[in-house]
Amino acid sequence: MKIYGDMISPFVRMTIVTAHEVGLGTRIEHVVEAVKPTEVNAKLSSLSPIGKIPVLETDHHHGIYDSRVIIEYLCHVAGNSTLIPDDGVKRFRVLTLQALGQGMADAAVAYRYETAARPKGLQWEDWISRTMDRQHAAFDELESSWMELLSEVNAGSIAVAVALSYMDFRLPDLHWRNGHPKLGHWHAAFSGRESMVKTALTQK
Ligand SMILES: N[C@@H](CCC(=O)N[C@@H](CS)C(=O)NCC(=O)O)C(=O)O
Repeated sequence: MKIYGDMISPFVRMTIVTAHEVGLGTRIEHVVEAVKPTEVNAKLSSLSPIGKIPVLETDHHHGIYDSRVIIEYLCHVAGNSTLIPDDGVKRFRVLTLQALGQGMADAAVAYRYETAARPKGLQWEDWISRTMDRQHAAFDELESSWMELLSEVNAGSIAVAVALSYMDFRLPDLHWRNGHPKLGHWHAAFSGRESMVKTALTQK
């Protein structure tokens, strides 16, 4: 199995952290593939018409995307039913927490494209401000309502941990720890997991 993508992408990192957590770290070949939102990447496009990272190529050369489906596929291959519980209330709590982490990552990546890639004169200030409000609402909600589920290792806690690490790397001025002490402590502890250490971001 191959996972294509650049580890700086929080979506790519979520899939590789998951691979380590379910014991598939050595079965996955990570193929570094960078993307630009305005350019076609021929290799990725042959596996996914959407052309975003990550894409997983199965041993039978099928493309699997996006990151949520890849994560579910990895759990399936590993026979793991703790990262995404099989059924019941817990399953939908975990999936909602995962959607929250993914939503934060989506907003952070879109913010990055808008502010770092788009020419200054074309940037949309109202959109930038709304995107930041979304992030702050998410930090508040995590601090007040999700600490119990975050204390477990599941698809939700992985998504949130990776999204916050991406913000540390790309958007340090957000200062998400301010006013969110429980979240800050939790993130520091989660970042010490082997899966997070092995995928840590080292380059700018
Ligand atoms: N919903 C997708 C989002 C993936 C995504 O946005 N990837 C970005 C990199 S972080 C990308 O490939 N951008 C290139 C583009 O937009 O063409 C997932 O979860 O995999």
